[in-house]
Amino acid sequence: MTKHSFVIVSNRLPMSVSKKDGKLTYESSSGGLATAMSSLREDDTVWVGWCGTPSDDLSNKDKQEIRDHFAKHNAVPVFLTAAQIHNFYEGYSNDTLWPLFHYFQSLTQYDDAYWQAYDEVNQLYAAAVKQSATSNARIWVHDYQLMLVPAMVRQDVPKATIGFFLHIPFPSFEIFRLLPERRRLLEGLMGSDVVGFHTYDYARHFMSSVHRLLGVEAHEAQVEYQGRTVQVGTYPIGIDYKKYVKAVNSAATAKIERSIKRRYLKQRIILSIDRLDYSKGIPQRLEAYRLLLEEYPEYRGNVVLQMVAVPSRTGVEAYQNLRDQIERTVARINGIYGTADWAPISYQFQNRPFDEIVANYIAADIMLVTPVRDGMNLVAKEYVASKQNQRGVLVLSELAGAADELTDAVLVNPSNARSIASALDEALRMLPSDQARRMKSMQERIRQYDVQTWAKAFIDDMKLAQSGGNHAHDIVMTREQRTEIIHEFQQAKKRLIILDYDGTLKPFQPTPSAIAGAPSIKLRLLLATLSQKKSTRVAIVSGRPRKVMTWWFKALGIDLAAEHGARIRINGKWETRPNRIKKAKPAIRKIMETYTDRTPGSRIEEKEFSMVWHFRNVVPEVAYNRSMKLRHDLVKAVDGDALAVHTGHKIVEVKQRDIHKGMAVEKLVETYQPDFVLCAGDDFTDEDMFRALNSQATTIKVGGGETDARFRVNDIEHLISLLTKLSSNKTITKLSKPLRRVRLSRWLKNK
Ligand code: GDG
Repeated sequence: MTKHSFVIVSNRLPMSVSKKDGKLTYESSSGGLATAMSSLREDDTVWVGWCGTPSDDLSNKDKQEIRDHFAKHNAVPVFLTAAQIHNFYEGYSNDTLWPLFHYFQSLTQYDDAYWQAYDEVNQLYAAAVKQSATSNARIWVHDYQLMLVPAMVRQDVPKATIGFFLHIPFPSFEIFRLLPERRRLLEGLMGSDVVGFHTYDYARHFMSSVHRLLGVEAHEAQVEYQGRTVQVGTYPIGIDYKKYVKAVNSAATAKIERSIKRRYLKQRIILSIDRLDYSKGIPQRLEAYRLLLEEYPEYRGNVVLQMVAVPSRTGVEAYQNLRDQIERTVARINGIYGTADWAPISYQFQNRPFDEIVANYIAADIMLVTPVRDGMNLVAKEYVASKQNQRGVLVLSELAGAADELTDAVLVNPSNARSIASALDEALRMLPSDQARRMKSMQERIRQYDVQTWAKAFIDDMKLAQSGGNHAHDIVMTREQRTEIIHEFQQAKKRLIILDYDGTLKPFQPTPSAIAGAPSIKLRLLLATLSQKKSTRVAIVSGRPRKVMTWWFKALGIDLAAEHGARIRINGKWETRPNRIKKAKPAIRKIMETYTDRTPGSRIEEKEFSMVWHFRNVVPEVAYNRSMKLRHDLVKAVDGDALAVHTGHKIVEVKQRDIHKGMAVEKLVETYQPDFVLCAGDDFTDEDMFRALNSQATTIKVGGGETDARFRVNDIEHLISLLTKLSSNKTITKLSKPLRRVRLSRWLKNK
């Protein structure tokens, strides 16, 4: 199969096939996304998605024909059986994720068969991507149906740059946590390099769930995960603005518009268009309109609500019930308020042609958009674009993503029918000059930030990740580099191994207590074996107190640096730096205590040379705010020449400026004069060690995040496995040819 350098993955393709009377018929639909993609001018693009018809009816010959036909249009079909469509699409996507992500908890169905199918179908998409993508392709995955795909593709195509965009809201953690499969979904998304949302709030909710469920740190718009950086951004989708302007000026549209105007003559038109979906707030809209007629009787006979409800997901029960409810309400309102020559509501449950939709936008005096939740809502933007004469008013729910941008709309709370009725009254009375002012400013925004700009902004961020903005995977230790390190170690005459402890040799525990953090027998054995090797010194350099370290590592005969090097034991003899923090401690303690009192889960640790405020058990959002404020208060209170305030891995720490791990490393190197140094650490205090060593040292960062180390390993297990290899007696005698060349060239460069 031909490989492509840019792959778009979405549930549906911009083309589809159906089989009638044994014959395959193809149809293409160019939605906003397809237009945006074609405008990008990425030369080598392919689109992966469902072919549009159940595969049960397709023979192998049909499938091959479909593949060939789609290939001519740069598309790769995914084939799904009717059962898969039922469980994956109607089931998990539209009966579980869609309602929950739109805050409809009561409509959310949990079913194991749905989840199984979702997982299985996501694998089918990922397999199709694998077959179609070059090894370093850019792959852009779309929407809630495919949340597992990024991680699946990452496994198969590790060097790809993967982007994911969610078109619907990402709910708050309190809602998202209800999903049984919440972790798997997040892990799926974290396979991406860039994850995008329509609004800042959705991105914030996502970050908070990542924080709470995966336990990883999230800073601003970045999450460090398994040695990679995941960028989280907001990219509010736009519309194809030019297409609407063109349609407004077309004769075909003008003709339909005239016929609409003739039909309603003197009536003012209130328009609503959406898929018939419970998230769109259609019952709320009808109730508001009923109230308008009831409480503002002057509008009876003078307005009409023209409501287009497009059939959607008709196989899902909740949608069938909603349709019944809406149609009963429409009939009731028409029955109560209608007259022989006036129907208050004109209702269509149909898909209408594009020209007619635009003509409706032009003809409407008011566009009423009242979703109770909506990722963005393009209808609102399309109405604004179609009002080139700048007459008309948009009444828009503040719970649509579009409300963030269209601030000149009349914004309403969709649950407050009375306020919508009064907003309609305001809109019907609005002066033309006011209408024009609002329209102009909204048009300016959506003209500039159209769908092409949106797609470009997202792709540019993917390119940035690809070209090195995302350094994380650049330095992950390769198998060859690992072999070379082992070889160098074995060849060396004097070796020094310097290791941080927490987060480097031992995973973080919920409490920093000495008992919970103690090394296992296996780890102690490993350190002992390593240090007993000929001409090999092992040193643990940690922020832990001397007492704890002496207890943990007694009888191992290794060197220790406690409290970031304030106390160093080399060859069994302890040395201590002068204490310059002692006098300041009561003041520091007092400040920290005020924070501990009102921050459940936090605690103070007092060490001889530093004071630490731990917040690893504090709710993350609270922790972040409090730690920032505490840091600020401490910086103001302490003598900045002698003491420094740091925020580290879930801690805020005050310590002496002249004590850091780099100093301990210098001392160790000075004492032993080694010709091989391996130094590993995981957090910012370890960066001082990496910087203190020269570029020939084997410095290793454990986990993600910015670093000055030469190599990165993804987790503690990788480091332990390397150390275990070093401790063994099996010698690597021969290096492969390419490695020999690397070593030789390095040696020559140094000369
Ligand atoms: C999802 C998110 C987000 C409607 N009726 C007809 C018709 N339409 C077109 C509209 C518009 C589109 O369908 C609907 O887009 P929305 O954005 O309003 O809503 P969703 O379908 O729910 O879309 C949403 C969007 O993804 C993009 O990210 O904005 O929040 O839920 O373009 O014009 N088009 C035609 N006939 C109709 O009868 N031709």
